[in-house]
Amino acid sequence: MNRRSLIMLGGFAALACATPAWTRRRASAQTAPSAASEERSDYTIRIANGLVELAPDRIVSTTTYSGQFPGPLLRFKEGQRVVVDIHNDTDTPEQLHWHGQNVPVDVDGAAEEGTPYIPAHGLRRIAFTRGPAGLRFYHTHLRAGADLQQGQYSGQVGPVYIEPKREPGAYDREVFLVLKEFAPFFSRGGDMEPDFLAPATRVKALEEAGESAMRASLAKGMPHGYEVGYQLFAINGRMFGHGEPIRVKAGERVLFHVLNGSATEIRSLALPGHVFKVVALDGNPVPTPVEVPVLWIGTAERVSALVTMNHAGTWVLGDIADDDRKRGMGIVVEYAGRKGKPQWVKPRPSRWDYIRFASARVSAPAPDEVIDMTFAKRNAAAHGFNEWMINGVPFSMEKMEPLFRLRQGRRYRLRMRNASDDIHPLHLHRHSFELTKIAGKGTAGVIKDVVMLGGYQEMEVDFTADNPGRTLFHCHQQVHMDYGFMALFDYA
Ligand SMILES: [Cu+2]
Repeated sequence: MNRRSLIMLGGFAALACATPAWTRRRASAQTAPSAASEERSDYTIRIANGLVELAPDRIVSTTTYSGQFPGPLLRFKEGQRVVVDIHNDTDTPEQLHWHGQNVPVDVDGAAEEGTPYIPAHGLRRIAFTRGPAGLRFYHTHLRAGADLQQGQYSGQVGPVYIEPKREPGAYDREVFLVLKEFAPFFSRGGDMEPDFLAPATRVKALEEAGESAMRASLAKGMPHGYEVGYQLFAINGRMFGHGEPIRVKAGERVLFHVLNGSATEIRSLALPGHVFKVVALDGNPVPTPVEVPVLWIGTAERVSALVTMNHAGTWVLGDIADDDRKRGMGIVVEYAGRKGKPQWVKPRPSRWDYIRFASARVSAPAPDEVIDMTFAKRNAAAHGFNEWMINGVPFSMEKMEPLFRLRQGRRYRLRMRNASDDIHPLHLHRHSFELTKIAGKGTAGVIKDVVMLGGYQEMEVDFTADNPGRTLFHCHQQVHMDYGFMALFDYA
């Protein structure tokens, strides 16, 4: 598919390519829809190429929002209307996706659903009502394919906080953390996934199917499909030791809002001597806030967790993967009056179990309909990349055909089966879902918009079809979604 295709590009944008910069700016201003042109915009976001100084000797060139990484924190109020101007100063038509908000298709920011592009050197004005409350984010939604400058590999990530009418849990102050890697490269895969999900029950039939397909491919002499790795790691765009420390006082209750802005990676986070009380997942308050020693955050997931600062010192808040933390994935937490070298202590082994945050009620309401989905991998089948299928079909960017039909008002259950050994962070656009079964264990009350499905595992999530229009479902791993791991729902 041609990313630079002129779908929905306005005439002014085409003209802009051939005109000097000063006229270009005037021309692009005119591409704003005239209907809302008298209204003032509440926010302006500028997509442009720029530099991000991860450390004085590690400055990367990438695309960012409004010249900074992460993009500006947008604080919204639940249920209020907002007008946003999105300028695109790059040569590539862009999409800006409002991840986790129940917005209409023309705002959502996914070409697959029919959102118009923000033209290259152009402007798009959008207006929408903000919600639901909690930690959301905005990011690009372009296919990157083999281009490691595009899509989520770029610096186009920014947090959104929609203030709820009632905060989950008392706290003294908030700290936003955006976890993100830079300087990506391809490698021949075959990496083992970290083993941290609970319940760990695998489905024998899925394992046999996945393993035999892999064996057959390797027996034919195929190498492993490409995977993505990174040279540089950062929290809030600074490598460990190069940003401002998080300065705290003894006894303070800090509410951390953590966003995994990675294109492909699962992240972990620990703070020696402290525990995280998880109060919200993907911005939604959990029924049972529980203390955990380590946060595990899949690609595009968010965790809001309270930490009581009750262990004075200078500490490393960082990823438990030593290599990644040493290459930058950490930030200093410094108590008032304490100096010295930040200390890291490896946390005791623990597992990440979404069910611990669930409601005491074991079962969710029965769905009106069940939709079965099986995810499978064809090793290295697409120009050396793994090709991904949902129910035997890789998504076609040319056809963009809906695979599933929804009827408004019905409650659907997605019964998802993973016939691969990879963990997939699965995302549904414009709707939130309730976790109802994980690896055979029933649950209720945890509301999310991304969930990690373990290798050869099963999971069920329910959602209500309450936001008409095309709705994209996909794995949030860029190298998976780009090679087939997407499906469209449409309302009948
Ligand atoms: Cu995936």
